[in-house]
Amino acid sequence: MRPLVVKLGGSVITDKRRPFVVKRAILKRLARELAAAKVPLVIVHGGGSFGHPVASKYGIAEGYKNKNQRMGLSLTHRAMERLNANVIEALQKAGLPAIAVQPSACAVVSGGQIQSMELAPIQKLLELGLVPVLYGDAVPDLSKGMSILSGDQIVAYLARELKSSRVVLGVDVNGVCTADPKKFKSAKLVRRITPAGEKFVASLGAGKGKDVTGRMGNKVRELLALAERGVEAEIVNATKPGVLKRAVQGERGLGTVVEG
Ligand code: IP8
Repeated sequence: MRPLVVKLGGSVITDKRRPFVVKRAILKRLARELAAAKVPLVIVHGGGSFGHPVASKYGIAEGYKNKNQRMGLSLTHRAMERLNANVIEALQKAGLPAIAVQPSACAVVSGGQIQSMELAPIQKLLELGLVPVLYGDAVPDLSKGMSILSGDQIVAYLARELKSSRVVLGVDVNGVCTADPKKFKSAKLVRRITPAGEKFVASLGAGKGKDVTGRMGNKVRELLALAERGVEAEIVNATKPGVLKRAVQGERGLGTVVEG
Protein backbone atom coordinates (compact mmCIF):
# COMPACT_ATOMS: atom_id res chain seq x y z
CA MET A 1 0.00 0.00 0.00
CA ARG A 2 2.30 2.78 -1.23
CA PRO A 3 0.04 5.70 -2.06
CA LEU A 4 0.60 8.31 -4.70
CA VAL A 5 0.48 11.77 -3.13
CA VAL A 6 -0.94 14.42 -5.46
CA LYS A 7 -1.12 18.15 -4.85
CA LEU A 8 -3.60 20.39 -6.62
CA GLY A 9 -2.08 23.86 -6.57
CA GLY A 10 -4.24 26.71 -5.32
CA SER A 11 -3.55 28.68 -8.53
CA VAL A 12 -4.91 25.80 -10.57
CA ILE A 13 -8.23 25.32 -8.80
CA THR A 14 -9.00 28.92 -7.79
CA ASP A 15 -8.94 32.27 -9.56
CA LYS A 16 -6.05 34.00 -7.81
CA ARG A 17 -7.28 37.44 -8.94
CA ARG A 18 -10.73 37.03 -7.42
CA PRO A 19 -11.11 36.10 -3.74
CA PHE A 20 -13.12 32.94 -3.05
CA VAL A 21 -13.66 31.97 -6.68
CA VAL A 22 -13.27 28.30 -7.63
CA LYS A 23 -12.30 27.39 -11.20
CA ARG A 24 -15.15 24.90 -11.39
CA ALA A 25 -14.64 23.52 -14.88
CA ILE A 26 -10.97 22.90 -14.23
CA LEU A 27 -11.65 21.29 -10.85
CA LYS A 28 -14.23 19.01 -12.45
CA ARG A 29 -11.79 17.95 -15.18
CA LEU A 30 -8.97 17.36 -12.68
CA ALA A 31 -11.23 15.26 -10.47
CA ARG A 32 -11.96 13.04 -13.50
CA GLU A 33 -8.26 12.85 -14.35
CA LEU A 34 -7.45 11.80 -10.76
CA ALA A 35 -10.14 9.12 -10.92
CA ALA A 36 -8.04 7.46 -13.67
CA ALA A 37 -5.24 6.66 -11.19
CA LYS A 38 -4.64 2.95 -10.70
CA VAL A 39 -3.04 3.28 -7.25
CA PRO A 40 -4.27 4.53 -3.86
CA LEU A 41 -4.33 8.30 -3.71
CA VAL A 42 -3.75 10.93 -1.06
CA ILE A 43 -4.74 14.38 -2.31
CA VAL A 44 -3.57 17.70 -0.87
CA HIS A 45 -4.67 21.09 -2.15
CA GLY A 46 -3.36 24.60 -1.73
CA GLY A 47 -5.03 27.78 -0.56
CA GLY A 48 -5.30 29.88 -3.71
CA SER A 49 -7.62 32.85 -3.40
CA PHE A 50 -9.34 31.29 -0.36
CA GLY A 51 -6.64 30.82 2.30
CA HIS A 52 -3.89 33.20 1.23
CA PRO A 53 -5.64 36.61 1.24
CA VAL A 54 -7.22 35.96 4.67
CA ALA A 55 -4.00 34.57 6.17
CA SER A 56 -2.09 37.55 4.84
CA LYS A 57 -4.66 40.10 6.14
CA TYR A 58 -4.25 38.79 9.70
CA GLY A 59 -0.51 38.02 9.52
CA ILE A 60 -1.07 34.41 10.58
CA ALA A 61 2.23 33.21 9.10
CA GLU A 62 4.13 35.69 11.32
CA GLY A 63 2.90 33.99 14.49
CA TYR A 64 0.63 35.16 17.30
CA LYS A 65 1.01 38.88 18.05
CA ASN A 66 -2.46 40.24 18.79
CA LYS A 67 -5.98 39.15 19.71
CA ASN A 68 -7.37 39.96 16.24
CA GLN A 69 -5.46 36.99 14.91
CA ARG A 70 -7.77 34.64 16.80
CA MET A 71 -10.55 35.55 14.42
CA GLY A 72 -7.98 35.55 11.60
CA LEU A 73 -7.06 31.93 12.32
CA SER A 74 -10.70 30.98 12.51
CA LEU A 75 -11.54 32.75 9.22
CA THR A 76 -8.50 31.40 7.36
CA HIS A 77 -9.36 27.87 8.41
CA ARG A 78 -12.99 28.37 7.44
CA ALA A 79 -11.96 29.69 4.00
CA MET A 80 -9.91 26.53 3.49
CA GLU A 81 -12.79 24.36 4.62
CA ARG A 82 -14.99 26.03 2.03
CA LEU A 83 -12.47 25.38 -0.74
CA ASN A 84 -12.00 21.84 0.54
CA ALA A 85 -15.75 21.21 0.39
CA ASN A 86 -15.65 22.14 -3.32
CA VAL A 87 -12.74 19.78 -3.94
CA ILE A 88 -14.37 16.89 -2.08
CA GLU A 89 -17.62 17.38 -3.97
CA ALA A 90 -15.86 17.39 -7.36
CA LEU A 91 -13.95 14.22 -6.45
CA GLN A 92 -17.11 12.48 -5.29
CA LYS A 93 -18.87 13.40 -8.52
CA ALA A 94 -15.95 11.83 -10.40
CA GLY A 95 -16.52 8.64 -8.43
CA LEU A 96 -13.74 8.95 -5.85
CA PRO A 97 -14.68 8.26 -2.21
CA ALA A 98 -12.92 11.40 -0.95
CA ILE A 99 -12.87 12.40 2.69
CA ALA A 100 -11.52 15.57 4.29
CA VAL A 101 -8.73 15.29 6.86
CA GLN A 102 -8.21 18.52 8.80
CA PRO A 103 -4.48 19.37 9.10
CA SER A 104 -4.97 21.83 11.99
CA ALA A 105 -6.46 18.98 14.03
CA CYS A 106 -3.96 16.24 13.24
CA ALA A 107 -0.59 17.92 12.69
CA VAL A 108 1.64 19.03 15.56
CA VAL A 109 3.45 22.11 14.25
CA SER A 110 6.27 24.11 15.81
CA GLY A 111 8.11 27.02 14.19
CA GLY A 112 6.04 26.47 11.05
CA GLN A 113 7.34 22.90 10.68
CA ILE A 114 5.41 19.65 11.14
CA GLN A 115 6.79 17.81 14.16
CA SER A 116 4.39 14.90 13.89
CA MET A 117 1.01 13.99 12.47
CA GLU A 118 -1.65 11.46 13.43
CA LEU A 119 -1.31 9.00 10.59
CA ALA A 120 -3.29 5.97 11.78
CA PRO A 121 -6.69 7.25 10.55
CA ILE A 122 -5.18 8.21 7.17
CA GLN A 123 -3.60 4.78 6.83
CA LYS A 124 -6.87 3.10 7.73
CA LEU A 125 -8.79 5.20 5.21
CA LEU A 126 -6.31 4.16 2.51
CA GLU A 127 -6.65 0.53 3.52
CA LEU A 128 -10.41 0.86 3.14
CA GLY A 129 -9.97 2.31 -0.34
CA LEU A 130 -10.95 5.86 0.55
CA VAL A 131 -9.13 8.97 -0.67
CA PRO A 132 -7.95 11.27 2.15
CA VAL A 133 -7.93 14.93 1.12
CA LEU A 134 -5.81 17.41 3.11
CA TYR A 135 -5.07 21.07 2.50
CA GLY A 136 -2.82 23.94 3.48
CA ASP A 137 -4.23 25.23 6.75
CA ALA A 138 -3.96 27.84 9.51
CA VAL A 139 -2.70 25.87 12.48
CA PRO A 140 -1.85 26.19 16.16
CA ASP A 141 1.94 26.39 16.45
CA LEU A 142 3.65 25.20 19.63
CA SER A 143 6.37 27.86 19.49
CA LYS A 144 4.89 30.75 17.41
CA GLY A 145 1.32 30.44 18.65
CA MET A 146 -0.06 30.08 15.15
CA SER A 147 1.27 29.61 11.65
CA ILE A 148 0.38 28.61 8.12
CA LEU A 149 1.11 25.05 7.19
CA SER A 150 1.54 24.84 3.43
CA GLY A 151 0.11 22.03 1.38
CA ASP A 152 3.62 21.45 0.02
CA GLN A 153 4.93 20.66 3.47
CA ILE A 154 2.03 18.29 4.10
CA VAL A 155 2.75 16.55 0.78
CA ALA A 156 6.42 16.05 1.65
CA TYR A 157 5.64 14.84 5.17
CA LEU A 158 2.97 12.37 4.09
CA ALA A 159 4.99 11.06 1.16
CA ARG A 160 7.89 10.36 3.51
CA GLU A 161 5.89 8.86 6.36
CA LEU A 162 3.47 6.83 4.22
CA LYS A 163 6.41 5.60 2.10
CA SER A 164 4.74 6.97 -0.96
CA SER A 165 5.58 5.58 -4.37
CA ARG A 166 5.75 9.01 -5.99
CA VAL A 167 4.58 12.60 -5.66
CA VAL A 168 2.89 14.68 -8.35
CA LEU A 169 2.45 18.43 -7.93
CA GLY A 170 -0.07 19.98 -10.31
CA VAL A 171 0.72 23.67 -10.87
CA ASP A 172 -0.26 26.35 -13.42
CA VAL A 173 3.07 26.47 -15.29
CA ASN A 174 4.98 23.75 -17.14
CA GLY A 175 7.23 23.02 -14.18
CA VAL A 176 10.29 24.71 -12.70
CA CYS A 177 11.72 27.24 -15.13
CA THR A 178 14.94 29.23 -15.39
CA ALA A 179 12.89 32.42 -14.80
CA ASP A 180 9.25 33.22 -14.02
CA PRO A 181 7.49 31.88 -17.16
CA LYS A 182 4.53 34.22 -16.57
CA LYS A 183 6.85 37.23 -16.89
CA PHE A 184 9.66 36.12 -19.18
CA LYS A 185 9.11 34.49 -22.56
CA SER A 186 12.74 33.37 -22.54
CA ALA A 187 12.14 31.21 -19.42
CA LYS A 188 13.12 27.61 -20.10
CA LEU A 189 11.70 24.51 -18.48
CA VAL A 190 14.14 22.66 -16.23
CA ARG A 191 13.50 18.96 -16.89
CA ARG A 192 15.32 17.50 -13.90
CA ILE A 193 16.47 18.77 -10.52
CA THR A 194 18.71 16.81 -8.15
CA PRO A 195 20.33 17.76 -4.83
CA ALA A 196 23.39 18.81 -6.89
CA GLY A 197 21.34 21.71 -8.28
CA GLU A 198 21.27 23.45 -4.87
CA LYS A 199 22.52 26.78 -6.24
CA PHE A 200 19.82 26.94 -8.85
CA VAL A 201 17.20 26.14 -6.22
CA ALA A 202 18.52 28.97 -4.00
CA SER A 203 18.05 31.34 -6.95
CA LEU A 204 14.34 30.48 -7.07
CA GLY A 205 13.87 32.53 -3.88
CA ALA A 206 11.01 32.31 -1.42
CA GLY A 207 8.34 34.04 -3.47
CA LYS A 208 6.56 37.33 -2.94
CA GLY A 209 3.03 38.70 -2.94
CA LYS A 210 -0.02 37.37 -1.17
CA ASP A 211 1.19 33.80 -1.32
CA VAL A 212 2.07 33.54 2.36
CA THR A 213 3.89 30.23 2.08
CA GLY A 214 6.27 31.14 -0.78
CA ARG A 215 6.22 29.89 -4.33
CA MET A 216 8.28 27.56 -6.49
CA GLY A 217 11.45 27.79 -4.36
CA ASN A 218 9.73 26.32 -1.31
CA LYS A 219 8.11 23.58 -3.35
CA VAL A 220 11.41 22.49 -4.79
CA ARG A 221 13.14 22.59 -1.39
CA GLU A 222 10.46 20.33 0.12
CA LEU A 223 10.71 17.95 -2.83
CA LEU A 224 14.50 17.82 -2.78
CA ALA A 225 14.48 16.80 0.89
CA LEU A 226 12.05 14.07 -0.12
CA ALA A 227 14.16 13.00 -3.10
CA GLU A 228 17.11 12.52 -0.77
CA ARG A 229 15.00 9.91 0.99
CA GLY A 230 14.28 8.12 -2.25
CA VAL A 231 10.82 9.46 -3.17
CA GLU A 232 10.69 10.94 -6.64
CA ALA A 233 8.44 13.87 -7.43
CA GLU A 234 7.28 15.59 -10.57
CA ILE A 235 5.90 19.08 -11.00
CA VAL A 236 3.49 19.21 -13.94
CA ASN A 237 1.15 21.66 -15.60
CA ALA A 238 -2.32 20.68 -14.41
CA THR A 239 -4.01 23.44 -16.41
CA LYS A 240 -3.27 21.49 -19.61
CA PRO A 241 -5.98 18.86 -20.14
CA GLY A 242 -4.74 15.30 -19.73
CA VAL A 243 -1.34 16.07 -18.21
CA LEU A 244 -2.28 15.27 -14.60
CA LYS A 245 -4.00 12.11 -15.78
CA ARG A 246 -0.89 10.90 -17.58
CA ALA A 247 1.25 11.77 -14.57
CA VAL A 248 -0.94 9.91 -12.06
CA GLN A 249 -0.97 6.93 -14.41
CA GLY A 250 2.79 6.77 -14.04
CA GLU A 251 4.15 8.68 -17.04
CA ARG A 252 7.41 10.55 -16.31
CA GLY A 253 9.03 13.53 -17.94
CA LEU A 254 5.92 15.66 -18.42
CA GLY A 255 7.29 18.58 -16.40
CA THR A 256 10.16 18.86 -13.90
CA VAL A 257 11.29 15.66 -12.21
CA VAL A 258 12.86 16.14 -8.77
CA GLU A 259 14.94 13.12 -7.84
CA GLY A 260 17.80 12.10 -5.58
O1 IP8 B 1 -1.27 27.14 -0.90
C1 IP8 B 1 -1.46 27.52 2.26
O2 IP8 B 1 -1.25 26.36 1.49
P1 IP8 B 1 -0.45 26.41 0.11
C2 IP8 B 1 -2.88 27.55 2.79
O3 IP8 B 1 -0.24 24.98 -0.23
C3 IP8 B 1 -3.28 28.81 3.50
O4 IP8 B 1 0.86 27.10 0.37
C4 IP8 B 1 -4.22 28.68 4.58
C5 IP8 B 1 -2.87 30.00 3.19
